[in-house]
Amino acid sequence: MFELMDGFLKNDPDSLQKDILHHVEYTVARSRFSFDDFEAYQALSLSVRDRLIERWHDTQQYFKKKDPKRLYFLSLEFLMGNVINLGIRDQCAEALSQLGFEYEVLAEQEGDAALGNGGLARLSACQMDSLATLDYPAWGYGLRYQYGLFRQIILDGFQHEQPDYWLNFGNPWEIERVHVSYPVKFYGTVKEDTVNGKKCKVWIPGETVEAVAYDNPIPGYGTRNTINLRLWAAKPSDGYDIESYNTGDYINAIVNRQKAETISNVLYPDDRTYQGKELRLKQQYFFVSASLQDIVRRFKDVHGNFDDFPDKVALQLNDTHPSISIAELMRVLLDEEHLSWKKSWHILKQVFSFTTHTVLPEALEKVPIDLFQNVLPRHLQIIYEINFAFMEELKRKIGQDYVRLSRMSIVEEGAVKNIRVANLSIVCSHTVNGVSRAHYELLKTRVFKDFYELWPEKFQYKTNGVTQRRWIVVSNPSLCALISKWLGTESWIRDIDILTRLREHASNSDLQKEWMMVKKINKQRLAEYIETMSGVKVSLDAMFDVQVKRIHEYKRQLLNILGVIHRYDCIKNMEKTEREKVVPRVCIIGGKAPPGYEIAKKIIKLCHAVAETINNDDDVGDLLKLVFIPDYNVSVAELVIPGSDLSQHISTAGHEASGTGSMKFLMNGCLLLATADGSTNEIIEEIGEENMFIFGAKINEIPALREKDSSNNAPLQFVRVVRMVRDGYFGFKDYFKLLCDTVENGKDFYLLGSDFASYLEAQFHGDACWQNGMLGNT
Ligand code: 26Y
Repeated sequence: MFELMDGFLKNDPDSLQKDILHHVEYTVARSRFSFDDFEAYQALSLSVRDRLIERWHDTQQYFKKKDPKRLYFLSLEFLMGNVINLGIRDQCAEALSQLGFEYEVLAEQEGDAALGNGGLARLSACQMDSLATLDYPAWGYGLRYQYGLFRQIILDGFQHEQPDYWLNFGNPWEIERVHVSYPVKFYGTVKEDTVNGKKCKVWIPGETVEAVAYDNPIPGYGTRNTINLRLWAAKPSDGYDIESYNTGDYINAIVNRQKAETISNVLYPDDRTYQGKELRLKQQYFFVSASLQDIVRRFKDVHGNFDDFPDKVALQLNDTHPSISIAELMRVLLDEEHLSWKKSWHILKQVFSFTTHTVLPEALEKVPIDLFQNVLPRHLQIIYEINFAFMEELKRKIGQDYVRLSRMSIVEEGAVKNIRVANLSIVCSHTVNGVSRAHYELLKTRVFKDFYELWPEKFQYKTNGVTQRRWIVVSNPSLCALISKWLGTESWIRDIDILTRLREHASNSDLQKEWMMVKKINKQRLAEYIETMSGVKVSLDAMFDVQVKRIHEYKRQLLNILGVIHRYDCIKNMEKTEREKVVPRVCIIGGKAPPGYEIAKKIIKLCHAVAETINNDDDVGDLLKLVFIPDYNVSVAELVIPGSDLSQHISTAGHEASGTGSMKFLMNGCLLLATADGSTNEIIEEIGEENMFIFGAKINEIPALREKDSSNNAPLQFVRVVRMVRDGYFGFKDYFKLLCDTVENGKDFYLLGSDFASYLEAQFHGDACWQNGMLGNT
């Protein structure tokens, strides 16, 4: 759609250099004859941002004229990482080198924008990149948290959390829009009123907070399309608490005003179970209300009534976190636009689609009714009304099956009444999608079985993907150059399918040598990082075996560590001649544990305790090392993934909705050791099981295994390694007791014991392939 015409600002090194110096002098306010790396980084970012703004304006103007259907992606989390990337890296590097600066060094000045937890949040970022590249008229909406995901500090092997006050040094990429701001209301009461002779409801709020927009332009690759990620920050509203002023309580009135800002202060760092917290509900409504006001305003700029709304607006719900937007849109249509219930509902049904990222029913959001009633009284009325209509419709279809009716109701009855947010999302969306085929099957047969039986046509799946622009082009420049050289084109950077043409060259020994050279460079980079972070020196001749992701019991980092202990135990018990055959390994684990997740924190400590023993055992030396990489985030991933030989995706089958890390590793020429879970099933079909190390129970075998006494399924090796931990071989005997309890005494819910033998076998297979030079170590 967009041809790559030049903007007003040029991209050649001379023009860039002039702009950088201009920003040094007039924006950063330093002398252009003396500025440091950080100031140079600021000026560089601002110069690139200027170019983004130009493209952004062109994009907005183009779409304003065309008035296409716009895609609005609503998400409470985005993990953008650092953003210093616009396809003009080389020109920037040259401009900087003439000024005596190194591009890579400046890029390191930038911290990550860590406004999310894990997979869901990084997927949002990858999707924004793809939407821009594929010329979609898309907008992302979210929250501009002042504190992003906590920084993980390791002290004596224990995780500690530190605040990530990422805005301390400013964020040169964003554009503050003080004029784009909307009031967001909370609390209060609902009254009946009459407008134009018709009865309607009026919500009289108890608190109003202002949402101010911060725009983050996102450039597409090979196009001028530059879309917007609009993040809202809370500011005190002008008309707030007049009464306190009148009664003379000036100081308190100001203090209360300031409290408004807390709404967008901090990201919730737990992605396991939803707890009905007032602040979280306020965050959700705050960002959704501001976004909808913005979207409706944009629509009304061009359209006189709401008939065309579903043809012009698509609202994508990234999990249930933004689902309160359903009740909010209904409220806007009913109470503010004064449309009838029938008409509002007709519009509403056509605009929402809902992506779920969850496998476990217990991870689904529920909001206590009392909380809802207090914070959003009008929305609760609307949800009740939607539910009433839904229940009536359902009764007509299935009759008086009250058990099923109560399962499907949006309102959960019981000691504590709750709103089931997923049920609301399904009832009101035209499409519900899972994030892999396996996930879709689970949705149909377990998680949303009742709903699937009612509306099979609503359900579908879109298997997750990741963008090669970040996970090869930015993170692995040497591999990027190699691929372009062998394909004779850079078109794969836009169209990933073109990568399959590399197959034609796969057996070419020159390509293989170059590939291994690239891997070596990346391993070297990773080894240096490991030494700086943990003081452990690792051998480049060893297999780098990596598991990096959030720490969860279902992801089974514990299985990995127990496997390492087994390997260590075997080496210790070997004769000298046998040891010569051992494939040297560097086992790398990284990831953050949710701050309140005790078992996950114990897993981190165990990793450190085992590492301490192994890494200091001269008898084992380079044959085995174990390292924990602290504070895993997008930037660390960019360094770790290209330097890996083997990566582990070993969740208990049926627990990982999709998984996206595996795709990033694959792109970087790293083999997978994995269970047949989530998207791995589709990867198996794509690349063949013979090119992977697949192990463990399959999804459909899990229920029966759980029925059996799982301690009976555990092999002797498993019992032995758990006993080593229990008996204090690695110290901290008391501390690890609870952790050992999770996998023993018939409790092993995630089935580490029953998968252990096949896990070891897959690992053994990995060693054999390495020895034969099939794993890229020739
Ligand atoms: C409600 C709150 C507690 C909550 C916050 C964050 C609940 C869930 C989440 C995040 C979930 C998440 O990251 N899910 C992951 O989404 C990825 C992208 O679809 C999947 O690849 C991955 O399997 C899934 O665990």
